[in-house]
Amino acid sequence: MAETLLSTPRQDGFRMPGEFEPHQGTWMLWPVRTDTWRLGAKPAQDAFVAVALAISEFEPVTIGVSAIQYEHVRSVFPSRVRIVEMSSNDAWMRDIGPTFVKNDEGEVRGVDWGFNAWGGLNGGLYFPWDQDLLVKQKVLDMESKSRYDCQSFILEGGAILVDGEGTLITTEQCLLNENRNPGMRRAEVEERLHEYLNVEKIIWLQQGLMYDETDGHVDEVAAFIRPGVVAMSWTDDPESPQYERLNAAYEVLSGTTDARGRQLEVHKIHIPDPMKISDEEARLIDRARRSYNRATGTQFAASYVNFYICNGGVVMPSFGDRHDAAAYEQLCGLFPERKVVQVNTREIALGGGNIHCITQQQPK
Ligand code: KQY
Repeated sequence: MAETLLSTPRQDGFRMPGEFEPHQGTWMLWPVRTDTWRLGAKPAQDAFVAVALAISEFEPVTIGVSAIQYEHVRSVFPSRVRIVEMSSNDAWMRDIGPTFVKNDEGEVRGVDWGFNAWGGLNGGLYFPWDQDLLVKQKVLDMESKSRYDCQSFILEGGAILVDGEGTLITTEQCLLNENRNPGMRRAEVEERLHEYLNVEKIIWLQQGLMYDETDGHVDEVAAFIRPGVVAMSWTDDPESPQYERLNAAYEVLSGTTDARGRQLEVHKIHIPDPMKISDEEARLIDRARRSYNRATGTQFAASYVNFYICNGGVVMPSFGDRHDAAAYEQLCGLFPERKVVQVNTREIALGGGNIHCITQQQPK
């Protein structure tokens, strides 16, 4: 069993590496929930397969799957993709997987945060989340990595971005939300982030994207390309409900220095046109009283910065939107040393997230 540590990564000289640093591999989960995913989750499963196969061209991929789907999923993937039996309530490995930290000697450990399905009984997305809560420990056990217990603090991986050099970006809308760590003040939240991720400077954006069901995860708004360089969601349309909040985020990011004192270089990537759940899509989603309402016409967040950086590659969303090609060209320019692969992820966006949200990197 992975050892549980009562110290903190900062005390032990561990830090969360940037996503662009070398990976041991990528963790994902298999989607099956019929109140998140339409048509028995089959179209979403196809999209998850496309994402996993794209990543597996660059680095090892492990997919956690329920016992009942194990045989099927094993048959879907080539042997280079590892399939392990692992229960979960849904398939958002970014948010329910461990946050890996690393020291200068190359030892890797994991942080086990608390999780309440994006808000618990106060606006959370489903109930229960008991199996999600065990995923971090299971992954760390499987990998024989020591575990920092920080379950007293609710944090989703999609709510933070780090540059691996002491800088973290997050949103007030999510991290200071009463439905995450009620009663905890900004200074206390910052203290946890300092201790468990070993960061020096926290950059607070006010809000995430409108229609993001997670209460404003920062991974729909921005992404570190490398230390000192950030890509962010953008719209030129003053009528867009995203316009003001993205302008405000731009002001903060472009006017801020990072932990090393660098002025951030910020690249704007235009978001797709507004997206809504169609009547046909909504009719094929099961209803559940405690779950997020995915009715006809519900708008959902979509952005190109919810991409995933892997060894030598970047896997990014497309939506069949007029902005797909420009976003691809921009990312190719921002990552000249990596191959950029685009996967149509509308089916994943319908469930409330995208490629970054369904993946979790384990550093080398
Ligand atoms: O990391 C993310 N932004 C996660 C999205 C979770 C959506 C749950 N339906």
